[in-house]
Amino acid sequence: SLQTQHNTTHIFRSKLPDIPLPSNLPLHTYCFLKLPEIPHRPCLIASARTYTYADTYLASRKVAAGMSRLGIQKGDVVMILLCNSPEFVFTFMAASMLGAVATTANPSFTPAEISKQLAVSNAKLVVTLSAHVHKLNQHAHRHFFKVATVDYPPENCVSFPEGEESEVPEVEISAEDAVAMPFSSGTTGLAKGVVLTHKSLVTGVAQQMEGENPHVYLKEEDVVLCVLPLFHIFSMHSVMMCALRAGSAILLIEKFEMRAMLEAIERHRVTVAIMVPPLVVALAKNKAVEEYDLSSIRMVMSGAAPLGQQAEEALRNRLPNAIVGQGYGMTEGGPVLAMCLGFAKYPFPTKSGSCGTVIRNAELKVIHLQTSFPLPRNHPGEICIRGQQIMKGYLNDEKATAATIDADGWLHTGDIGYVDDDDEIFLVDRAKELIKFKAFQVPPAELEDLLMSHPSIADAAVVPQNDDAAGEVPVAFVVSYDLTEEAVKDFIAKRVVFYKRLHKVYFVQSIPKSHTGKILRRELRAKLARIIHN
Ligand code: 4UW
Repeated sequence: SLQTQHNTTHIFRSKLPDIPLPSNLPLHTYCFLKLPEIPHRPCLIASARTYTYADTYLASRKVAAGMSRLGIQKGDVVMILLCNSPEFVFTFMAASMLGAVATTANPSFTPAEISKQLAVSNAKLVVTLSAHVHKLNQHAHRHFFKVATVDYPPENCVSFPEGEESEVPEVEISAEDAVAMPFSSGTTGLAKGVVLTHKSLVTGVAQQMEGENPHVYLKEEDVVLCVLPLFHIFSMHSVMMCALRAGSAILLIEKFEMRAMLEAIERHRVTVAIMVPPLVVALAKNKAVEEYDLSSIRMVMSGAAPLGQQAEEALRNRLPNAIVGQGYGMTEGGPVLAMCLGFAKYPFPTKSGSCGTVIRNAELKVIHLQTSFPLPRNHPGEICIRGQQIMKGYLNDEKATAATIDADGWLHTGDIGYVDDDDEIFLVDRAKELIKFKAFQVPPAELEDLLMSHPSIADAAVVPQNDDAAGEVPVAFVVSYDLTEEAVKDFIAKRVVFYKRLHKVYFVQSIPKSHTGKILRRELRAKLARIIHN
């Protein structure tokens, strides 16, 4: 019984043996380890041109020199506000070369959303397109940061940084230095800066790419589809960093459009498709797919949100030559926790619906939601992970860090899942607040703060509602006596990026709270289920 098993530990490890980790290398050095062998192989395939590995490395060095001229030094934060483009990669790698930290944001964010990230991250420089500059000019402390644009710079902006390679300063980088700082709301509250060090990210890539039997086997001949936005950790890690390390080519798609993507896959003979569930569904079901030759695809990796088994099976039927599987990541996890072992060089059989097996050089446990005792196989509980890939912590937020990484170094994910008899991990629910629209993060606390800022709203709570197309959508329970649903929706829509918009507003007398004042989200989710079924 469970009682007697409390004494044993129930820690799950990879089927693949641990390997020595190259964790003292700076991230850019590690990502470009293959450069001397493959300088002339394609690295970044963009619509305008293709950059070889030598081109990409040189361009990154020049951007580092240019950013140094602009005054960027070790420890400074650079915001990258770009869609998928070669300049995204150059700026990211250049920041690493200077010992600086790249914080990435969605160019579709509203001025207010960008402002918040700028203020919290204290960025000294923003690299973006001229089209987005108006969003930055509204910031109260605009004079605190410089803005560089990839295209012709408007007033008060500078051109995309570029200097002489010889000007790149010698910087001493320690493995514990921060290099990337994507934002995530984690298990609770507002979006926070997730401090990822050179050590965490080098480890994270090595756990996938190294060893006699790499967990994810990418080859120099591979062409990896980069349609997911590089500002999100999934693409940043699994496409940019992993493909660079492997010496594969990265096909940059700036903006998702179904036919354009299919055509690019066919033309460039994409072999590895990194996707999120809505894309898998589109690839499995969209009629247009039949008009293109996608036979080059040998691997489809889905992640960042739950993938329905039907869609997974349907895609297998459509792409019989491809291995279709899932990975499980979390920004704070550095980012991968588990990955399909069908992607390994010497693959293992895997089951549909599983989100993979724990990565090597790491420990995973499943704990009871109330008692925190580690649970045995096949018992769902909160998934926790430990290893040197996880984040260092949240920027300037010791309380949130301590609530996420415990004293023994375990990162608590807020995800509910179990490990089966074959070490495969199945996610069944989320205990945390986070809502995922497609694979985008929607932090309820952010929408609740906005709602509460409205003079006619007395109280509010935001919870996920299941949705066929998006997986989940945010809906609100609101206490207000003079507002219409449309008025509340508009109020939010004006202030947030499209995927955080409210899909429904329910007016209620009060919001259920615990005696400590916490919103009882389970109760609201149950109430929502009742409303929908009636
Ligand atoms: N099934 C169900 C999944 C799954 C999932 C994640 O936005 P974040 O913080 O981060 C991500 C990162 C995903 C990722 C990174 C690198 C990688 O190689 C990979 O492989 C496929 C995936 O999504 O959101 C984290 C939360 O998203 C949910 C889960 O709740 C997690 O805590 N999630 N993957 N396969 N849900």
